[in-house]
Amino acid sequence: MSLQEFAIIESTLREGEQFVGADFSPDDKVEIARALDDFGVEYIEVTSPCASPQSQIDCVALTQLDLQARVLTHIRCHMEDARIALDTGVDGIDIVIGTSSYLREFSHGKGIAEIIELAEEVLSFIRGQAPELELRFSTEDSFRSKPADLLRVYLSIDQLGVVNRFGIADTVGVATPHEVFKLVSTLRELTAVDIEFHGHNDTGCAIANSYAALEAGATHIDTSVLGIGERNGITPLAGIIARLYANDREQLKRKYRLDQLRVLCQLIADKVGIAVPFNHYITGMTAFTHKAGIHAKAILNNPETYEILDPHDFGLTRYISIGHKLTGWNAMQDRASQLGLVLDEAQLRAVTEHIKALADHKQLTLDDVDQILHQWVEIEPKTPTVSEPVDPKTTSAT
Ligand code: HCA
Ligand code: CU
Repeated sequence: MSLQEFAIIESTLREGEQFVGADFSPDDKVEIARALDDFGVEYIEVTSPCASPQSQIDCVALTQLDLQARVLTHIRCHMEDARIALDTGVDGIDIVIGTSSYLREFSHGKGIAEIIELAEEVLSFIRGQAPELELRFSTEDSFRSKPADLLRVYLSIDQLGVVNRFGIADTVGVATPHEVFKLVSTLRELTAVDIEFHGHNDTGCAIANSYAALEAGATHIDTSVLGIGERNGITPLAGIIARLYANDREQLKRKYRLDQLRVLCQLIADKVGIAVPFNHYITGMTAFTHKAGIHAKAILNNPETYEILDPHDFGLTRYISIGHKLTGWNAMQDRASQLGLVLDEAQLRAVTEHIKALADHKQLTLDDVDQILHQWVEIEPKTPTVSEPVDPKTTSAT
C-alpha cells in the first residue's frame, strides 16, 4: 500500500550534518533547505537545537523560510531537549532512544521499563504542549534489539495515543531487506500510526531495505543527498528515487521535480568537499553511459533495451562511448550522423574495424574518433549505388 503513498524525510540537514566532511553554515542550511524544497521532498529534518547555540538559531530560521516541506527536528528522549525543541516552531519532532543491549549498556544505561517510562513522560508532555505537532517516536539500533523488547516499547507507547509515527532505525546498517520487511510488517499489524524507516548503508542494503519497508507498509523513508551521514551514511535520495521511479515513473514525476536532482547532488558535493561518485544513482557521471557495441546498437534502436531510467526525465542525456575496442558500427553511424557525415555500411564497418584495432594499442578520445571519421569520408569514397550516382567532385567533401 505504501508504495502508492509515501513521504520522504530528507535528513541531509540532520543525519547529513553527521558526515565527517559536513559543516554547514547558516547560509548553507538555507540554500540546502530551499533546494530540497524545490525538489519537492515532503519533510526536511534538521539538527537538534540542543546540539549547539548556532544549531538552535538555525533550526528556528529554517522554520521561518515558508517552505512547502514540513520542518522536523530530531532530539533525544529527554525532557530538556523536548522543551527546547518545542520553542523552535518546527512542524514536528522526531524522538529517538536506543533499545539494543549495546546502547542500553554502553550509551544511556537504561533498562526497557525505564525507557518506556521516560518515553511516556516526554511524549505526553510534548503532546500536552503542542496538540497539532507531528510527533514521532523511534527506537535506535532496532535490528539489534530483542524483538520482544521492541514490541513492548512500541505497544506501550501506542496505547498512549499521542504519536503520529513510529520509527525503525537500522543504525549500524546490519539489516537485510527480508528482515526489514518482517519487522515493518509486524509493526504494521499492531499499530495504525505511520511507520518511518531509517537505514544506514554499511553493508550496501540501505536502498533495498527502504524499499522493503515501503512494501511492508511503511509510510516514510529517511534519506540524505548522496547518502551522507555517520560512517558511509544512509539511503541516498537519488538511489531511492531511482528505485521508486522504476516501480512507478508517473507517480515520481508527479511528486518531485526530478530535473533538480543533479543540481541537488552537485550542491551537496560542493558543500562537503567531495565529487559526486561516478556511479551514483541517476546523477553519477556514468549513470547513462553505454559502451559495448551490442548495447549501443540496441540503445539506438530503443533506449528501453538497456535503460530502466529515462535520462530525459531527470534533465539528463545518455552518452554512447565509441572510442574503444568494444565499439560497433551502429554506434559509429550514430556519431557520424551527429557530425553530419554520410558513410555507407561498408565504410562504417571498415572505419569501426580500424578504430577497434587502434584502440587495442592506445586510448582514443572522442576527438580522435571524430577526426578519423572525417578523414575516412575523405579517403574512402562512398560505395556507388544505383539510386545515387556518384559525382567524384562531391563524394570526398560531404
Ligand atoms: C544516530 C541516530 C539515528 C537515528 C535515526 C532516527 C540512527 O545518529 O545514531 O531517529 O530515525 O541511525 O539510529 O540516526
Ligand atoms: Cu542514522
